[in-house]
Amino acid sequence: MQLLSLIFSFAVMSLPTPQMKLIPGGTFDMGCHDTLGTDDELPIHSVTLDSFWIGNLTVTNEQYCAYLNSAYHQATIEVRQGLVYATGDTNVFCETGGAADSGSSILFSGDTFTVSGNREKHPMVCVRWFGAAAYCNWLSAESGYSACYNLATGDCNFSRDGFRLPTEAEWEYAARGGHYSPYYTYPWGDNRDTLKANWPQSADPYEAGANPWTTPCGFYNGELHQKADFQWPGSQTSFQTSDGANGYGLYDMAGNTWTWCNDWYARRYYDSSPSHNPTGPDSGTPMPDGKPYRCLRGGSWYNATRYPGDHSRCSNRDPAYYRGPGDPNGPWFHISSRVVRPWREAGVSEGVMLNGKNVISVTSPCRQTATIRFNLAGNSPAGLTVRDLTGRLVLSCPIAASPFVLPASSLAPGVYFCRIENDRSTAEAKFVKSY
Ligand SMILES: [Ca+2]
Ligand SMILES: [Ca+2]
Repeated sequence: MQLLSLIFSFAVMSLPTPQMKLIPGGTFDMGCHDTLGTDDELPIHSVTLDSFWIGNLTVTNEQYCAYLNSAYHQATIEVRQGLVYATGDTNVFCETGGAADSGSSILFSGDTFTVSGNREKHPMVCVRWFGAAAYCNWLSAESGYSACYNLATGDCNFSRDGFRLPTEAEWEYAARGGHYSPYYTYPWGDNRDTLKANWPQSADPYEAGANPWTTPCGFYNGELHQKADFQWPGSQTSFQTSDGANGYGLYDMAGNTWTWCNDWYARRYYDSSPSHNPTGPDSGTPMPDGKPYRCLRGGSWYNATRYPGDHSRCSNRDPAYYRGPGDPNGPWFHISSRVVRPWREAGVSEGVMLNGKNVISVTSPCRQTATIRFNLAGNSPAGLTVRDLTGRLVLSCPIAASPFVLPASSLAPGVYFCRIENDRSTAEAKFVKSY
């Protein structure tokens, strides 16, 4: 990536750009590989997943607010006592803040939703499972994909091409970042590095002022951040982060906020989980209040840590019931979501990013050359990188205009991922080099 860094050295990026990362399908041993887990993380079992896209960041307040305003003016949602519902329905989508002091940074004026407290780039918290699913459906419609969720029942149609919440297996596979030898406890390794994630008492400059003590999405990117740029509530004038991105370039897979999975939580699901693309049980294990709950993953600023064992280990599973000490009436100020989309094998590969549709296509399979066509937002110079299935960089070069003819004769036969990015956009596609 050195060449890309050089190309983009003129652009000072203080936070990562929201984008979808292509996670190559494969097989892994799902479950707890250390001694910190509980029996719901066992037995370790082999799971094979198809390729999928996943957001490199959790959904931000700004992104969710755009959905709320769009949905409100289409009259598909309504606000009652500070809570957002589907019009005429009883499933809560999310809380709003202000008078309710819920920890939500979303304000509702009676007509318009806005983000308060300089938290536009922070994760959208106080979102319920149905609200996270509704956002997926909206994003699908906005991007020209078919919606996955029936919002009356919560059923997910996995054959659709739209956005949805990750299955538990997808989440854990993505969180591990492609590292299997050995299996790590956290997305970056085995060390509890508090400069790589927003954990309780991690001494970050957001551990002051009003809840929630979230950090902006992707804040832990290795940069020295300045209070002048972020206007954080703490008194520090600067804060040096470590790069918490994992092997797939995903941020905040540990800490900051718990994120919703598609699956119901069943304590002994791993005893009978299918080995190929498991989508969770048909219903959840009843919690002490008698109700089933959906799964949360990743730990949060509020309770990433717990001894023995950590909530933000890659293998940790918890139902939404156990989100805080006031179960089941604890606050939702540390719950957010992250979206996925299925990867579809096709003769022509295509990629799309979150904020706008940016298409990339590659002739596949290719032999001597691969023709890459792309349409990126923004006019700044673009860089091309090609990686093999293991993530090894095999080619990196600047790329000016579409189409670009990639010399492929020196590539070993196999599957490759090509990625084009500039300061505003990223698009990724998979292609096959044949014999
Ligand atoms: Ca913290
Ligand atoms: Ca657990």
